[in-house]
Order: sequence, then structure tokens, then C-alpha cells
Amino acid sequence: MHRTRSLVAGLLPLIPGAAPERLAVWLVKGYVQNSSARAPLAALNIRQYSAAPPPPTQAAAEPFLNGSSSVYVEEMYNSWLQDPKSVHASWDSFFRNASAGAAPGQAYQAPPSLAVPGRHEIPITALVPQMSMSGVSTGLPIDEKIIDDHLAVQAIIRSYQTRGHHIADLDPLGINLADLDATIAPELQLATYRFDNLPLGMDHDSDSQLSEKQTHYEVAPPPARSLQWQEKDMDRIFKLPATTYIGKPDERALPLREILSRLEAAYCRHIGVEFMFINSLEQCNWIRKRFETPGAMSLDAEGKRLLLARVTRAAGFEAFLARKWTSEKRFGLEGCEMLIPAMKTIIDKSSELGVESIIMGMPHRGRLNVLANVCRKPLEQIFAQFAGLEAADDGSGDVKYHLGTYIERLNRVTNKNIRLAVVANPSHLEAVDTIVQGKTRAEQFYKGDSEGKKTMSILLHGDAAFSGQGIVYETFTLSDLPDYTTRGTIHIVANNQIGFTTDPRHSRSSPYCTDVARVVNAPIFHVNADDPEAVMHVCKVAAEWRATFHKDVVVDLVSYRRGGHNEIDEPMFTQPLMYSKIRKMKSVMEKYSAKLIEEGTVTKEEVDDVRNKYEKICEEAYVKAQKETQIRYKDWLDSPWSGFFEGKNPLKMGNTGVIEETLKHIGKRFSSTPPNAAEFVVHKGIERILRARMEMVETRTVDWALGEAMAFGSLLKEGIHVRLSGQDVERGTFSHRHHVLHHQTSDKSTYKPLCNLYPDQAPYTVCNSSLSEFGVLGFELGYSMTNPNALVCWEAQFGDFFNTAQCIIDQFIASGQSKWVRQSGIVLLLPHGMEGMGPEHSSARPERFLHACSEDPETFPAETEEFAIRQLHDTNMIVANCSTPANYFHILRRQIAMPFRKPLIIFTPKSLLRHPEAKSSFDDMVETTGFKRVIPEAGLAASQPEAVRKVIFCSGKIYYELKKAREDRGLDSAVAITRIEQICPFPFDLIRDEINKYPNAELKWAQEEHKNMGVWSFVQPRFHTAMQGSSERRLSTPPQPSPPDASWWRRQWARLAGRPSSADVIASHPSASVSESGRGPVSYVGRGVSASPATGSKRQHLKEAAQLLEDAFAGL
Ligand SMILES: Cc1ncc(C[n+]2csc(CCOP(=O)(O)OP(=O)(O)O)c2C)c(N)n1
Ligand SMILES: [Mg+2]
Repeated sequence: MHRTRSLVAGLLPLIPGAAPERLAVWLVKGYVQNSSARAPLAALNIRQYSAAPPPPTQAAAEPFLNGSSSVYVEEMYNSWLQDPKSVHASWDSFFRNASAGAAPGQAYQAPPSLAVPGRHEIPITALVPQMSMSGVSTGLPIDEKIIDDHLAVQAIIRSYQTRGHHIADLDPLGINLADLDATIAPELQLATYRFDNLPLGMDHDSDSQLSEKQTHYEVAPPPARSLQWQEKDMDRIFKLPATTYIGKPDERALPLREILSRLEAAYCRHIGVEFMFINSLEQCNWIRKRFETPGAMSLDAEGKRLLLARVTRAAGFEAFLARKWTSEKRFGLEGCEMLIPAMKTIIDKSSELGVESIIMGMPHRGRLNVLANVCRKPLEQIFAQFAGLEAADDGSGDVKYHLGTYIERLNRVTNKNIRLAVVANPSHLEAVDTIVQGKTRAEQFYKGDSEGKKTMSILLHGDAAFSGQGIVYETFTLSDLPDYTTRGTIHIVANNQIGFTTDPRHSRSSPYCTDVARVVNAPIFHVNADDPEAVMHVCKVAAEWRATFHKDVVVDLVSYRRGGHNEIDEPMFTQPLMYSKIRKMKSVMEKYSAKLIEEGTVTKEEVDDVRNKYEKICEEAYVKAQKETQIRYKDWLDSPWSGFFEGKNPLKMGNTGVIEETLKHIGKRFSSTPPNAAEFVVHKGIERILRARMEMVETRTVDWALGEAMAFGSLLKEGIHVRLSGQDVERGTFSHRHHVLHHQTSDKSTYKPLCNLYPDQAPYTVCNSSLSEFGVLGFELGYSMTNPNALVCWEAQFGDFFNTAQCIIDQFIASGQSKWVRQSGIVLLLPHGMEGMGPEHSSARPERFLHACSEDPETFPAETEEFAIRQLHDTNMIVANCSTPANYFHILRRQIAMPFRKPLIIFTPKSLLRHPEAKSSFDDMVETTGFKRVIPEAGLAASQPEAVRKVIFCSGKIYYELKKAREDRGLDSAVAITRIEQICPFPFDLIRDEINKYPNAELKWAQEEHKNMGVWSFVQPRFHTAMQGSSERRLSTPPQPSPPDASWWRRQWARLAGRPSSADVIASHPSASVSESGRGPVSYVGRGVSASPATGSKRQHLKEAAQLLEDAFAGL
């Protein structure tokens, strides 16, 4: 016993803390690190053991010896004295050596190695004493406890990697903790790992586990047992598994205390990394390495100074605006100023890695700061927006925090040129996301940047919008689709932990606002935005990730909003506690400059100097801005089309007809099996379709699919890229298109006839999309913005599904040019027609589009040779319902022939796709032909117009039904049927001529849609205007076509025509529908009003359709 005591006593002075009672203090206090955000928990869980112990004495180099083990050692020693075999072989060895006088630190012998260890590995045998002493060959059982303990340590490491982010100190306010959950998962509590051979999670004491529901205010202390365990095991050495990088190059094992400390540093300080759900070991290891490697997060002095300068500018900009325009809405960034250095770091790193062009989408918050400090848009242009000046150019403009910009400049950090575009967006949060993606994809496509090395996108989000808006999910879903991927987007969430007045606990059901990103295996880096260096680190890693794996990544800047939602809002009404706390917070700039001054990286004078210099820059710009008398919308254009408009007569359009040889060539290619037909097994049904197509080509006829293919093919021949995207567009919802032929016995083996028309043709893309309208239409709109020399079409499965993308139509397509001087020639193909398919699948709701058209119903535009193109120029969008394949062919080609770009909405047919009469001859498509805005009656009635008793105007497929009914009733000479193919712009001139042609006829409008739907309410006042206009003089000398300013033209022409324009006066037309010529009004024939677009009953449908025809020909 004495020997025991003396041996242990001899060891104890060499153990830190020496006396047992002091050891407990050493464990619990000396090495507990205070965690600010979760202070109540700090003394209760493993996160406390983050600091390394003091430098070990020699004896402490025996890792298994510490104060708390003295009793255990004593027991062990007594046993060994009695029988050396009664103790573990390692103890036997140790006591032998110690008794023989081995120097402290020398008594313990490591066991032999069995295999060549990896970089971070030491062989398990090194930690299993029996093996060392007895050798593996003895066949003695391995000490299971040691193995279990190692497994437990592995589990701990993995738990940190998987769930460490939940206990990281992410929230600068310490209120929401970023994940809305103050509990600590059991696997992040050392108490869970008992090292006592119980399975993970199994408990000895029923009360020893913390409830998942407990908040940090009510956490119970962990059981004493686990504390004892901690005390005795913290200094045991554990081998590091290959799945961690916390060891330095020469460290293959570490004391548990150090393991925990390093894991804490990597995963539980100001960065929370969510990545373990990624299903790629390589990618997981890549991330582990970047966050675990000791010293990985450190920043050199130069980096710190640059960072401080950037924060200073970001804060200075907001402070300047706040001073100059105290009550002006600007959606300031205060509280999340780190967004600016974050973006700049991502841009710098990406530029360093080869990116030349970055397209960005962002909401209101901090937008002006991004334009000023990230894009470096001239400050005077930004400040001039606050002056309320009139615009020099045409358009209605937008509020300053929605405008886009495009800038090309030198990146000063990398000394490389970089192009930055911020895409203009409406208030509708997140709606811009897929537009940015489409634009990015298009830029990559035109550059041949198939891996996304040169062009990339950055999307910025607010926390509430990111988790709340479904379009975010749709955007992520597109991220890895072959024809939609942008090869990785960097998402940054300016997470101020509030959405307007709504607390995150009431605005989302997910722990983090970023959880939607998990669906695509995107790593998510949460970071406390009050730690600028941590922000820098995650931004660099995010940029490297995107450049390495070309996959999405999310940076979640957990911050706060210093003011109200906007500058005139009072946040204390709704968030009193949060804002009491915010008011006590120092700004990140104050905190960071104080830190750098304290550590000697900068002086106070330097800090003041940077701030004063930036203020001077702002003041100078302010003086310049005050001298401005006008603003220019074009200064805010996000997608300039250099060279497209220059030198073009805006009122001169190219031909849309093509030579017959081209039609034949395309027709034949489109009707042919692949060149390797012998090996390529084509479906028999497809063979029949191809044969029928070939026959049509031989007879110089086209149906809908052929007409479309010829429009696409001829544009491709002319070097125009064509892209058709939407649900099931490759085959076509109605199985009429077949642009992709599938090898019947070989997967992924396809043939696309339109890609194989000419050797030097432009590329054709046809792609089935994800089942999304909002996202995909936005994407295609963005795609169309990049290059005007491309025909970009989006097809809805059925026309009415467009309404889930209504925001893209209202906020971008209908109003984009007016708000942001940005044009787009996107084509929407919307299958439409009342065919008894029920309330949905029937109407593509033309009224919705027509309602959004900007044409004045009461103004008959002045008639000149350029009447039609001027109308196109002046409208915001074109709406058409073609009744022949030839007209469809021409209108598609006209999109490119126009010297400007306008969105085109086409209601496309379903039954007409195969209607024997809905065919066109090559004669209607050759060089001398063009698009017909109106297809007048061409039959018997037209030859004796005076005898015609009724003119029925209509649009779309109803024409064929009316025609047949007229024939059935023998009324071919009594009734003229005139088709309006282009509904907006309304063909006032041609309609007027048609009306005049039949002086004795009653005038009718027939439509199959219900009276409160379809085209009627749009055409009714226009018929009236056309009838009035029919007696007006024609203008003989048109003014010069420049400048191409829609409202200016409208005003001039209205004046010349002696008619007030809507821009000058509020028109006061009588609602009477009798024309000046004394003719009766155009009256309505068709279904009555209805709440639902179509009946669900087939029988009712047929009844209504028959009644419609009865009514149309009634009275004759
Ligand atoms: C689609 C849509 N719905 C509602 C709004 C109204 N709105 C404007 S800002 C805002 C709060 C946004 O919160 P968050 O995304 O967290 O951004 P923050 O303002 O906090 O930066 C709301 C609801 C909107 N602009 N867009
Ligand atoms: Mg927010």
C-alpha cells in the first residue's frame, strides 16, 4: 500500500492540477470557454472543453494519467503487485517500466503497428495494449472497451460534422439561434457517449437525458455520472479516423479534450456547416478539410485591412443615404453590412478562378449598396434617383431599389476584367431567380462555356422569402437539369431573422430558412455576420466549391435588421425585445475596427482615414447628382444588346416568307429517320407519322407541326438559335411534334431531326422541362434577354397552366420594357380551345393577356405604310390566335424579322393539329408571302359583298366550326367569316376595310369562350373605333421613324390625326356601340357569362357549342 501511495504520489505532482480536489476545478473551470450565445448551457455540456490544457509536464506526457485517475491507478497498481496478469497488459508494462526507474513519459510503450497508417491514422493496435504486449499472434482477445471507446469518439466526431451547426454561435442577437431551436441534440452531449458499452442513446438513468423540447432556459444539469466520465477520459488519446482533418500533418491521434476543442473550433463557433447530407464522400471530405484543418480560417493582415475597408464603405454608404435622405425608403442594409464584403470576396475568388461574368439577382434589401459598392455603379447616378427627376427616355420606370445594372470593370484584387449584371426585378420576392438563371445559362451557351467556368450567377435572398416563396424551390430544381443548369449558383441569404414584421417562428416550419437548398445536396454555410473573418472564410469556400464541383452552395449570413422594414417603419411595435437588444448592439464596423486596432493590425487613424475618404467620395457624387436635371432609364439596363439596334430603321421589317427549296429541304429532313436508320429502331407509329409528313411535303402542304418545324428550321438555317422549352415539348403534349426520336431498344439514344438540317445551321435546343411554370417561364424569359438573335419559346402543357407563372407575365413580360427599357422576343405557346375537356384544359384565358396589353382601344392609329410595324413597335406585347399553319410559321419568323423585340403570346390549337382543313400550302409560305393579321373571307361571300347579310368576325378554331355550319346551312354567299389572327395590336385598318366591304351586312363577333372571357371585351371597343376610323382621312407623309419612342410617337400621330391620344387626355368615348357611319354595332354571339371557363359535362359542352352555331346564323 505504501508503495502504491508513493508511486501514485510520485506521479501526481507531474499531473496538471496535482491534487485530486484541484483536478475537478481544472476540468470544470480552467478549461471552460464561455459561449456568449448559449451562456446558460456553457457549463453543462461538452462544448465547454474547447481550450487545450496547459502545457503538459513530463508525467502528463503519459496521456492516461491525470489527477482524476489516481484512485484508479492506485487500484491497478495494487492488483498488479498481487498478480501482474490480473491487470491489463499495458498496465503490466507500464508498472514494470516505472518500477524499473523509467523516466516520466518513458514508462508507457506504444504497441506495434500492423499496417502502414494513413495521414491521420494510427493503427488501432497502438491503442490496444494486449496487442502491444502479447502480440496479435497470441490470439488474446482485443480489449473491446478500447474499441468501443474509439467508436464512440468516431461517433462524436461525426456528430459534430453532422449536427455541430445546431449549437454554433450563429446569431449575433442570441435570440433565434438561426435554427430556432435552443435544445442540444443528445449526440452533441458527451453524456450520450458513456464509454460503458451501452449502445448510443441508451441510458442508465431515466432522468439523465435532456429533453428535446427543453429550451436553453430550462436545461437540467447533466448527470453526475457523465461528468465523472468526462473528468477521467478527457486526456485519453484517441486515434483520428480518416474522416476528419482536425489533426495537423504529423498528428494521428489526439487527447479527447483536444479533439473536442478542434471540432468546436471548426463547427461550433461562428460558422455552422451543413453538409453531411451530401451523398458524395469526395464532396464531404472536401468540405471537412476546409473547415477542420487547423488554421484554415485565419486571415492575414492585408486581408483584414481590405475587409475592414469594405465594411467601412458598406456602412458608410448607408450612413450617407440616411443622413441625406432621412425619410426616403431605401431598404437599408444596416445590421447585415457584411453582405457587401461577402459578395466582393465571392467575386474576387471567382474571378481568380476564371469567372469573367457574373449575373446577379437580388431583392430590395441592400440593393443600392450592392450597386454602389459591388458593381461600382457611379454614385451620382444612384443619388440622382433620390431627386425625383423626370426621365430623358421613354418608359414608365421603376423605383430605385428595383433597377438593374450592367457594368464591366477591372477587378482590382485579381487585376482581371469582370462583367457584373444585376437583373432588374419587381417587388415580387424571388421572382427574379430563374430569370437570372436563364440569362446565365444563355450566356454560357453563347460563349460555349459548357462547364460554367466563365459565367456564373449569384442569387441573393431574404430569409423570409427564401423559405417562403415556392419559386426558390423551383429554382433549385432546375439547377442540375441538363438544359437548365447554370453549373452552380452561389446563394447568399441576408438573413436578418425577420420578414417585415413577422418573426421566423411564425414564417417557417423548417429549422433554418435555408433548408430548401438541401433538396439538391447544396452545402449550406451559416455564419454569424458579426464575425467578418468567418464570413470571409465561408465566402471563399463557397466560391471554391462552385468552381470545383459546379453545384449550388448557400451562404447564410445570420445578422439582424437595425431599423424597421424600411426607413419609416417602427420595429418596436412588433418586435420590442429584439429591438431593445438591437439598440444595444455595436455595428459590425465598430466591433471589427476595435478588434483590429486592439490586435495592432490597423491604427485608429487608418480607420478614420478610410471612413473619411469614402465620405468625401459620397459628398462629391452628391454634388454632381444635384446638377443632374434628368435621369436615364437606359443607365439601368441589365442586358444591353450592343449592335442590335444601331443602324436599324425601327419601322422596317424583313420578309418572313422563304424560298420553296428551303421549305422542301426542311420538310424532308424533318420527315426522315436518322441517317443511321438501319441501327436506330424507330417506333412504328413514328414511322407512320414521318411517312405522312413526307407525303405532305411532296404535295407542298404543311400541317401545324410541319409549319412550326419549317419556321424553326428556316431560322436555324439563317443562324438564329432556337430554343423550345416546357413540359413534354419534345414529343408535344398532343403527340404531334416529335422533335426527338427515341431508339426503341437503346436507352438515351435519340435523334433530333431539326438539329440535323444543315451543316452550318445554328443550334436547336428542345427540352422537356421540370414540372414548373413559374420557374421555367422565368428561365426562358431570362434566356431570351441575353441575345436578341434567338427564338426562345416556352410552351404550356395546356394554356391555362400559365397562371401559375402569372407573376412572370405581369411583372416582367407585360411591363418589362416599360419599367426597365428591356426588350424580349419570348414566345408563349398556349394550347387553347373549348373541346369539352372541362374547366381546365380548355381556355388559355386570352382575356388575361389582352387585359395587360397597352394598346389604347379608342385610338385608331394614323395610317401609313408602316401602320402594322408601328403598332408592333408601340405595343407591350403581341397576342395572336392563328388559324393556319402558314400564319403560325410567319408569326414565329416575324419575331426575328422585327427590328426590335416584343413578347408574343400565341394561343395554339389542339384539335386543329390534325384537322384536315387546318393545313397550308407552300404557296402561303414562300418569299412573297407574310403574316396575315386578318384573314378575310375569301369564298363566295367575298365575291358579292353587297349581298352579304352577315359578317362574322372570329379568331382561332371556331372559324372551322362556323365555316362548316355555314356550309351545312347553305349560307356561303350570305355570310362572310373573317378571322382576326393578330388580336393585339388590333388590326384597326383591316377590320375597318372588312366592315366597309360589306355595307349591308349585320356585324357579329363569335367566340367559343364565355362572354366575360376570351377576346370579346378586348375587341368590342376596338370594333367601335375601327368603324369610326373608317371615315377618316389617310395621312400621306409619315414622320421620320426616329426617335423610336412609343409614347412620343403615339402623341405625334394622334395629333396629326386630329385625335387626342391617351397620353394627352383622358379619352371620353361614348360607350354606345353604333358607329358614326350609322351601321349597327358588332354584337356578340357565344356562350353567356360564367364563373368557370368551361363546363365539366361533355353533354353540356356539345349543347352549348351547337347553340353557339345556331345563334351565329340565326335570322338568315
Ligand atoms: C411575393 C411577395 N410577397 C410579399 C411581399 C411584401 N414584402 C416585401 S418585403 C417583405 C419581407 C421580406 O422578408 P425577407 O425576405 O426576410 O427580407 P428582408 O426584408 O428581411 O430583407 C415582404 C413580405 C413581396 N415583396 N413579395
Ligand atoms: Mg429578413
